[in-house]
Amino acid sequence: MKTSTALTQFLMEEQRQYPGSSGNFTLLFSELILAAKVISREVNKAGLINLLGATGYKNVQGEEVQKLDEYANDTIVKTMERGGHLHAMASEEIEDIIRIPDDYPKGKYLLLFDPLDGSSNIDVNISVGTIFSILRCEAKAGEKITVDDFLQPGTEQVCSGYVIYGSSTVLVYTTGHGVHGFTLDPSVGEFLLSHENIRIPEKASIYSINEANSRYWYKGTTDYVEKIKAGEDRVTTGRYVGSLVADFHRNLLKGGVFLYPIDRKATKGKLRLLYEANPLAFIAEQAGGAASTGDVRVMDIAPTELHQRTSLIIGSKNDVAEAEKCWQDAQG
Ligand code: P6P
Repeated sequence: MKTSTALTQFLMEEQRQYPGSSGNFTLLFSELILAAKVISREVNKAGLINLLGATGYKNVQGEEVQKLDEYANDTIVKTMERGGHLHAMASEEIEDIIRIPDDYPKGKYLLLFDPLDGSSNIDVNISVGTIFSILRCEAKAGEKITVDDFLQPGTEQVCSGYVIYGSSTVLVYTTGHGVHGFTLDPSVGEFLLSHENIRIPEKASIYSINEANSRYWYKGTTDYVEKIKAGEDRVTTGRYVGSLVADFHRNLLKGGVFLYPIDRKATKGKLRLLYEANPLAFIAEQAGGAASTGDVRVMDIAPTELHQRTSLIIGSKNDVAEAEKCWQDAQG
């Protein structure tokens, strides 16, 4: 009988390939899995326990904080701060870095996360997600950590991933050795291997962009969207959920390209580099895809601010390349 592989078992098997490893990363990831299970439980019953709706507060982005946003943020912070594997954290919901309380040991990793991306869709029951990125911490024991320790290019990521809370809860991650997906089986309370070694089709059959912004687009974006819509060489479908994790996950599995480029309204882009674009870019590249600003590879960007935004074109390799060509030709 073929038994299912639980995520924790998969991590242990992956760890055994590195005899010198301390196991700290595996323990850190196990704590993240717990946080994901707790958030999944609340997302799936939010309507019943009055977690829907806004808190009346605004987050560092000036966006209305949904109750579940706050819950997800607090769940991750409280679950992750005690384990002794992190030196500090950073969240989309919080302006400054999140220091580990002095009564807890500090570790050698940094965790950056968007606790509940797409939260404006919560009340209408559209999939939302948690996005996370793990970096090494260069600060030495006893050294005061600063935001500068977080400002590392995406190429420095040790691990990245996301959890999509949809018709089922799926956790997808990479440590640089392929991309693997695990589906939560609520009856046993485990994430079970469901998508081993995900590869994104090289040519997109789906394009995702908010066409309501077309009046603000620069020429390069307009040229690419018109090119893909004219798609002589393939069937192209437009799909745009407005929830990054949902749009990205569908494109990853079926082949697609997602674009949120800079335009005359979002002059620096909308999506965040460190805890949205970089983690998904790592996954996209590990699955055989690509992630670009149109000018440069997303993971090569040298960050200057914790919450900085970026232009993002991500998904099937050939389509990202085509969009880059349209973008660069239009600059010429
Ligand atoms: P727009 C959700 O608010 C989010 O941050 C991402 O999840 C999503 O991809 C994007 O914004 C949608 O933005 O401007 O199209 O509504």
